[in-house]
Amino acid sequence: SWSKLARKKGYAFLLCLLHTRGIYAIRILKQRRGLSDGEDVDHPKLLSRPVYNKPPLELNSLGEMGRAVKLDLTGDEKRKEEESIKKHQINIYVSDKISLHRRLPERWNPECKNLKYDYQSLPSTTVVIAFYNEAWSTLLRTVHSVLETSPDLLLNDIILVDDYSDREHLQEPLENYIASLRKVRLIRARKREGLVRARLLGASIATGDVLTFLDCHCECHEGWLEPLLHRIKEEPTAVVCPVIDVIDWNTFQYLGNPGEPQIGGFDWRLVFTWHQVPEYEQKRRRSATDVIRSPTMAGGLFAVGKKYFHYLGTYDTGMEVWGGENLEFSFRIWQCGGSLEIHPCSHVGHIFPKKAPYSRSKALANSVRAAEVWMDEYKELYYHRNPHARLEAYGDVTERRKLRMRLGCKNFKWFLENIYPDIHVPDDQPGKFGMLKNRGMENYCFDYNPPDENNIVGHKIILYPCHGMGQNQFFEYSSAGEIRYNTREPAGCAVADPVSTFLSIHLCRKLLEAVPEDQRFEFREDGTLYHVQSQQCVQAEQTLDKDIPGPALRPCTGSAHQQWFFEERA
Ligand code: UD2
Ligand code: MN
Repeated sequence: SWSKLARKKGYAFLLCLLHTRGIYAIRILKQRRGLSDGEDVDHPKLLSRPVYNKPPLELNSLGEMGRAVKLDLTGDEKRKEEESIKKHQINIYVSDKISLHRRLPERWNPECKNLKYDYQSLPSTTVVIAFYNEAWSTLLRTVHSVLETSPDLLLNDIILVDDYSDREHLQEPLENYIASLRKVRLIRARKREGLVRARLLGASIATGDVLTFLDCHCECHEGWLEPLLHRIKEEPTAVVCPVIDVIDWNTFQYLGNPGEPQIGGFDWRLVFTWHQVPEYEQKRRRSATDVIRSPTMAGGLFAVGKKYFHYLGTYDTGMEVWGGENLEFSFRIWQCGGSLEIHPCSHVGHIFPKKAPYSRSKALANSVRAAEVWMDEYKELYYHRNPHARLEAYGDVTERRKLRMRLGCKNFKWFLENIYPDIHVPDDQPGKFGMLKNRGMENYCFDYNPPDENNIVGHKIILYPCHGMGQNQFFEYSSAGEIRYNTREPAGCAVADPVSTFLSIHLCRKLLEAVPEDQRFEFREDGTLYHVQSQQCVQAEQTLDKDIPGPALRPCTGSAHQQWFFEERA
């Protein structure tokens, strides 16, 4: 009939219209992305197209492909290089000679290449980069690197937050430079805010669904962003970190490695530490490209859903300058129901400077805030190892405690038992920790100063004038009979060598293992430290090594030099 035909024709017309419209829309999209007509709009290559393409590769230029730069400098040039290192604690002389657009070598697990993403359904992100007095080339290499590795479709914008820098190049010259860049915005703090409030300033104007924080001296590896956004889409309560690859501060070599990354922990000084992925976590994961749960994060690089970040109470705005916020946030994520993860397919390089380029004296107060809000009775373990932290004015934390109540967060014991079961929780029995002092050699304490923070074992314990600051003079006699030097993680244990008679530090046994015979001491009523294996006593000796006094094994006599006691504070 007529009406049927008309309806059919109408549909056909409509379909036709939609079709041409669609083709038109696709053509515009393609034009915008610089694709020719033959290419498919849904093709992942198009969808993953970065905001900017890298300029053509010049393989011979310095530092290209993440290669180390080694210059043979003399005279004036050498002097300039040294000055740049002194000023930035990074070899900016070298950095200035490397392209802001350099490519990096492929350093991810090859299996990551097989992951496919449904680009249109991934959340968008804003990258927030706070900076304080950063050098020109390291800052701008970060910016270009983000623009050249992030899909245009997913990156809403980059927000640079100037935390009240006073260097000239970060004023007008920076504004002029970024004016020509798409998607890059700059805001400035009106006073020095510190990285916590600076990042929050940036977050407050972010338009993306996800906030991605980076330090201002990073370089992103190909494909770094997608895994982070994909994971957050899949699990909105996940906070996801990339693998942090090292960029050498001197040669700018990119030292990434496609193997199993390390996860974050902490020691009882509340210092962040790196660890191997534990076996139970290996078992939990379904594949090499699965996320890795981590008790803590390093702090600088992570992605978090914007809504979830606000739900969790963003950051503790009472924290100044640098330090502590990473552990505070880590504890909070886990205790309040989220998860903290590292995605093995997301790699970002970071320059760890030679040493801190600016004062970080606020770190102590920040750590105390974290301990006071999240650690319950376990904060005592921290205070024992940092007696001066107890005296630190850390401000008011009532709001943060209220937040913890409001969110119904779990306690620290739960966190330790469930998220960080491999950390050793010291006994710290009354009278069995602190400075280990001798009765015969007044005011000398057990002291251990490992030359390498990352590898504490193998050196002699000495006796040194007591300073009451905890740290290197903090020892603990455990209920298992060890003399533990456990401010660090993994902890060290005193071991007596019956032949040399010296006391040195070895790694303590792993959790649940038995105490090795050479590490077992009896701390007796009369104050003697009896080494069971050799049947000798620890004695304070005037010269153990080159005029340095130290503890040594000697036949037991009960003399004052063989009597020891713990004192918590000087
Ligand atoms: C690590 C983290 C860092 C932060 C810190 C603990 C990584 C790679 N880095 O130290 O992000 O969590 O531990 O607090 O995980 N900044 C400001 N204002 C300041 C101080 C710093 O904006 O007052 C900026 C700074 O320019 C940089 C970022 O904050 O972009 C982090 O500072 P950093 O690079 O000195 O910290 P880092 O990497 O030693
Ligand atoms: Mn940094």
